[in-house]
Amino acid sequence: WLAFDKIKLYTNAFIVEEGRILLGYKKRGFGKDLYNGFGGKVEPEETPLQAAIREMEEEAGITAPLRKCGTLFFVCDGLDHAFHIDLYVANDYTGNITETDEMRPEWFAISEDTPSAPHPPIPYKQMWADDVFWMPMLLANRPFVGRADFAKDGTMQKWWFAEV
Ligand code: 6OG
Repeated sequence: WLAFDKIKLYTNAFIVEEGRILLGYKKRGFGKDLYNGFGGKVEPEETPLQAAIREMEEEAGITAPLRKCGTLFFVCDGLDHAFHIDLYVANDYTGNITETDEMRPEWFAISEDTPSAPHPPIPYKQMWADDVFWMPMLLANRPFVGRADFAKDGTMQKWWFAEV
């Protein structure tokens, strides 16, 4: 396992409703050109839940009754900090989904056996390599934890994920 000096607290949040999930295509910064949930760093004066709600508003333009669904820990070779990420999910939202400078929100079909659905399947090949391991637990409403270590080129070297 990779060693690390500091840990930074992040959030990552998803809307799941009516057989579909909202992901954002990241247009800049860390994870550029990958689909992910909406989220970012927890600021000193806020709780992770407050940060998750704020980031969802900032990156997708919507307000959602988010609930915690998992915890992930990532270490990336060459970065000075590890990521502790609290994951959140909501089954509804208010407001109009809006593209921002950072994220382009898009719906994806949850079930793989409905290819004729109006939305494409979850684009795991354009997501972080860890997502395929825990996303099924998120979609099944099973709380989960996990850790993954990434090499400098972004490949996942070592990992474990488990239901709690
Ligand atoms: P900003 O740079 O946008 O926050 N994040 C990761 N998500 C996954 N699935 N895998 C990883 O493996 C990740 N590393 C970071 C946390 C970055 C956003 O990206 C998530 C935040 O939601 C390394 O402020």
